[in-house]
Amino acid sequence: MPIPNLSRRAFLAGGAAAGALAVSGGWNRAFAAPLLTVESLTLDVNGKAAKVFAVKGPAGEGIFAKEGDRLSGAVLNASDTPAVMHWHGQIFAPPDQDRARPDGGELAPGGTDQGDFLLTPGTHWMHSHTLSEQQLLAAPLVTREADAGEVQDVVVMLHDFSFRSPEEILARLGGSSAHGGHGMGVTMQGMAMPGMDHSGHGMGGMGAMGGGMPASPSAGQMGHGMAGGMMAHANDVDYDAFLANRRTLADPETVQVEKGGRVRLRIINGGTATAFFISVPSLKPRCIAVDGSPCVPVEADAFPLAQGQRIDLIVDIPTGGGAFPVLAQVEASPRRTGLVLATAGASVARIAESADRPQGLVDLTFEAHLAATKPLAPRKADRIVPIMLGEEAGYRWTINGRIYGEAKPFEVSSGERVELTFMNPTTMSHPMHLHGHHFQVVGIGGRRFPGAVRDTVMVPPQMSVTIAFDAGAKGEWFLHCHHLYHMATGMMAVVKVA
Ligand SMILES: [Cu+2]
Repeated sequence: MPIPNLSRRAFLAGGAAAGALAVSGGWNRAFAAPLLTVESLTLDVNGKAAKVFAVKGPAGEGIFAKEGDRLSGAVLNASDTPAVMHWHGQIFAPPDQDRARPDGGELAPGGTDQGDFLLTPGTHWMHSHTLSEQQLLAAPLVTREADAGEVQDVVVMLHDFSFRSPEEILARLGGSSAHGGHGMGVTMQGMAMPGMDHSGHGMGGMGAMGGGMPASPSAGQMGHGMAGGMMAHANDVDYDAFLANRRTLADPETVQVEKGGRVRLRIINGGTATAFFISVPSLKPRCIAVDGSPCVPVEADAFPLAQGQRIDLIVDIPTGGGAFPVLAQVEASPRRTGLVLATAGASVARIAESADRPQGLVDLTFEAHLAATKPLAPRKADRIVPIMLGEEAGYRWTINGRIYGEAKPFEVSSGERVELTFMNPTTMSHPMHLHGHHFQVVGIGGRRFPGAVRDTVMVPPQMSVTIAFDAGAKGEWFLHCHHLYHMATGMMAVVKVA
């Protein structure tokens, strides 16, 4: 079930369809087709059948709308499994329209929700907030910017895929709580924290920081010259395949592009436990937006993309045409997925599913070079909240020493400028996501800078990252790690906007 190739023409048709489905006047909800339908289906992966989910919209998977459109209509769960849909990146969806909230509950099989909210422009997505996210219960939620211009939009949804059930994956992870001895381990040199105990793994979250949370973010500066020896690792799930628009590189989607044309790749990392590096060899891609928010254009050979994040890349197709792979390589691994942009008649060579050499772990080098084109207004923080990420024995991941359900919400007032400083003394990276808001990255390792506006930021081991946001709509918003199995085992909290 590949996402349809979103040529400009297709986009125009899709946009029109979405517009037609918007509720207005005497439109009768009772007899109308649902806007979005969650379905169970069988997907062929490497010649073997897998039961997965898909979210069908007016013109293919998910929604492709245009700035000013509303998401308005019914969401039907036509699958046999309860679903919890999260509108990832949407800042105008009222708290009670997002089931991914503390009192949200599940949408039962056969049940419908009514959605009605102004879509947030940019490359966003919708996904399950339970383990079924692993079974591809996710789809693009793209709202084309009014100033997007004459470009061909190509949406690329990445997934990590396993034939095992997510429950089995989680059980296996719980059975191996010692993270230090993994084959994927990379020794972190020159990274350490004051007061950290290096004598072994099983780091006790807050305790690992020397017995207390810093009184202010500046006291918690990390990533500066520490003795090495810590083992940082990624990829604690052994996946069977990595998918781009639900296909592997053995049988990739080929998107037709025009000679001399300009393409905007809208890449979504729907992987539950996998960060990727994105590359478009030979086309000099430049990043113009992250998590749907525009940034000062940046060129790079490979762009890191953590779980939950999106990146928009502009590439110019040569006037001579050809075939151009868009590749997503797993961090700390040679494995990769992708698709191919090809002009008419171009021959498409087979692309190996394994790269010549592995990538490293995602770090913050790229993040430190990003700058939002629409930053937050400079303002002193009204509230500063230190967030200590923790790891405990038995695959238990914590926020300020507590798993979800044990802790009281972080309380903020609507309109307040809030700064959160994430500190990560654990052995794994944590892509931290806040619901219902966009935030700006304003500090890395204690260095202040006006960085990207995003909704999900990677916090690698032994690093600290500070984000700022203006507290938005009143309600309870999740703050969590976008590694599905970290979230499921506790790394989630609530920001209560009063
Ligand atoms: Cu995590």
